[in-house]
Amino acid sequence: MDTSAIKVQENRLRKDLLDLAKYGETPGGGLMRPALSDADMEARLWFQERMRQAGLRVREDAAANIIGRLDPTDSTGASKDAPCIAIGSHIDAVPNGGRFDGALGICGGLEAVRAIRESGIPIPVPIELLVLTDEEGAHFAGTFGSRAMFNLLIEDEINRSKGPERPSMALSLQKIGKNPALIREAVRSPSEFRAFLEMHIEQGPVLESMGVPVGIVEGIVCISRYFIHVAGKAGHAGTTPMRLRDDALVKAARIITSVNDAMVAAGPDIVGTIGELNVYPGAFNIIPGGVQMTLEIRSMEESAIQKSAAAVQEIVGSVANARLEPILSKGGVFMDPAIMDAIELSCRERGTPCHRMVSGAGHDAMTFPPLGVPTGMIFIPCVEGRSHCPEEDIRWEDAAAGVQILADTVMRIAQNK
Ligand code: HGY
Ligand code: MN
Ligand code: MN
Repeated sequence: MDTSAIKVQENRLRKDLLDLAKYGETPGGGLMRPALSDADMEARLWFQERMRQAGLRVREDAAANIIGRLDPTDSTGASKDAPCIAIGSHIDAVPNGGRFDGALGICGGLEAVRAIRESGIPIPVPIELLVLTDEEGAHFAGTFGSRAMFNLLIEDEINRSKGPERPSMALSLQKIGKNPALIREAVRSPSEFRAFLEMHIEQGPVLESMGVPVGIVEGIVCISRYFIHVAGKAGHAGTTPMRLRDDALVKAARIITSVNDAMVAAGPDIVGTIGELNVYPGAFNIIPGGVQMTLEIRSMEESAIQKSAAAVQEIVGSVANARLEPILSKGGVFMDPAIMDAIELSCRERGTPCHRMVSGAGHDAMTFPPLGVPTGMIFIPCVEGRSHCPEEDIRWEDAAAGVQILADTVMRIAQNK
């Protein structure tokens, strides 16, 4: 199919990304925009207005996902209710994160839709742009919105949080005027989706090191998440002799180093990270009585994850009053071969070099393949491979090239060619 009339505008894309980056910006150039926080809510309002200006019909579902829909062009005779091609990603950010993780996917998706409309090429399927809630897991385990959309939340998930002072999703939904009891109203059938596409920064160094502007994702690693709970005995930090203490944080420290050693020993194709630590009650003068830590293990091989989880279980089990709680296991998933080919063909026709690769980062795109929705991901390089930090950066020309491939691919899938 001839997609040459689709012309992505780099300036427009850049302005949207820079405008979005103002919501939750920190003096150090990073972002504090956890899901459904004030900054996130302001960003979401701004983005919904941008979606309307681009001609999308916008609604929010019971899980706070933002759904913008473009009907097929009348002259194609296509039904407005036909399965859609969805483009999606997230607006929320990790604590002190960067400006492009998620943001590129939604601003890029918007620019792709605008460019497709402006091309005048008849659009033979509905197109949706999805802003999916809490991909980063500020409340619990991440990819909340896409899992809520397909009834894949785990038991009582919306009432759980990552610690006593952290909000549950139910609380945050209430705060923004939604009724958490109605969360199931967000559920849709996978048959409503002809395809799901997500564009993202690579979040690693591979594409930049190769000098290639577009990555075609072949698969996303399996991500298993756990809590490690360690109980000790809280007490006075001045009066309790060292030999009479049961310090939960000291025990947690032993677990952290042993888990790290075990993950290093597990080999190069698996990673494990204890990334969040809550110490209770948490004061200069109180011996820590409790610790809750997050652990995640990632690998393309689910069996390797199971093996490492067993090693972690042994470490945790050897520490008094410590417990490993499995939370959620996502993926690994493979992208759809026909969509990968469509992306590659789009690259070839634009003369854009591309490279097929696996994603070590998790994305909402993990939710769709097990449901039978053909899924694809387009990566662009990020500067020095940095991500989940304020230094996260991109080259604008790569972003525009990636969005161009996204727009072309959407139309290619729509035309089935
Ligand atoms: O956790 C991840 O890999 C993603 O960046 N949310
Ligand atoms: Mn992220
Ligand atoms: Mn992301």
